[in-house]
Amino acid sequence: MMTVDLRSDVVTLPTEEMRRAMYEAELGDDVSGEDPTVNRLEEMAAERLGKEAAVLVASGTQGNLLAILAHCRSGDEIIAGANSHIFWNESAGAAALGGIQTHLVPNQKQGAMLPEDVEAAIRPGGDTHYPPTTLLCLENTQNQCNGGVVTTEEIEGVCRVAHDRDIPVHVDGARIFNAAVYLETPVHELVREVDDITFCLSKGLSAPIGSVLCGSHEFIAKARRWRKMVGGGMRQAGIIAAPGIVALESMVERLAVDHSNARLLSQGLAQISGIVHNPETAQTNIVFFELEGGFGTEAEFVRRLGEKGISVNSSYGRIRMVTHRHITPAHVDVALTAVSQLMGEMGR
Ligand code: TLP
Repeated sequence: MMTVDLRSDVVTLPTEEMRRAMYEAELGDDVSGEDPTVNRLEEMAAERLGKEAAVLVASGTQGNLLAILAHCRSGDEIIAGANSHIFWNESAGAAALGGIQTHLVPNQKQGAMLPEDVEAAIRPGGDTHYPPTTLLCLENTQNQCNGGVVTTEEIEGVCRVAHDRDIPVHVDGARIFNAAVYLETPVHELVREVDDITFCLSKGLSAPIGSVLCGSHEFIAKARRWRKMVGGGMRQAGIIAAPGIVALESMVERLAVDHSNARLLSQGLAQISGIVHNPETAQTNIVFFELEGGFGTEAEFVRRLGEKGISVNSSYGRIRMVTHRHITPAHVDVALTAVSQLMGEMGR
């Protein structure tokens, strides 16, 4: 039986070239800034994203947390999307470790926030009832919004609103390269107006570990201190940085293949009776759908599809499939056949 793992792009394994790069990496103590491979990755990342500096972090979650801690103080408020990973999936780190409250603003279908919604969420100054708004957090691509792409114009529209009030803008760009590839825009242009951004090496880019936070020299210096404080100062971290360099050099353009496989998946799903899915929403490598009433629960669907060798995730009533480097059109066919069979069985 062919098994197909569509749970997430985080399941991607490092390539042979990455494993070789790990073995051969020149190493040093990164906490003292002496790991040449980490330094090279950080320089490459800052340059690629068009920011002054960068810091290698353990995960996307840690990158977002450090950005929030570097910008805000206890008692402050950040604005984040109602469907954001920061709000839903990061264990309330901002609240628990920073004493920071999150004010939610609606995300549009494909993730963008409306400037007027951001404007309305910013707290008026000078009133002791209100916490100061000290950061706007965007996400691109927006995982829970069908892996949707937020365009340069949409980003810049909300940046203007925030910057007019001296509020910095952070992007959770776990999959920012998917957005840039989709838009056929250089990534530094897409994030030109934002202050800082985290991107993940360990998702579609296939590196085993790590994310990079990029921003101004001053901001990155603060983030480094927070990284040390939360125990993220790693020693010979060039072992992690080396495959990250390979990821940046050779894995970005191929994300288009994941997008094309996701489109195949999406078009196939839309034709299966009992599946509720609009194929126009599948822009990058993430496909969400629901089950029509009468076809059983999502949990049952996930379990029974797993028995047919197809692994997927579900949350809050929706099922998610994610394409990545280990998924080919043949895997998509196998997955669609299995879903079709299962819907026949569940509909009875
Ligand atoms: N997302 C994971 C799960 O946590 C849901 C996934 O399988 O998609 N921002 C975004 C938009 C993400 O999707 C993720 C991971 C993160 C941040 C966190 O990255 P890590 O897992 O490196 O902490």
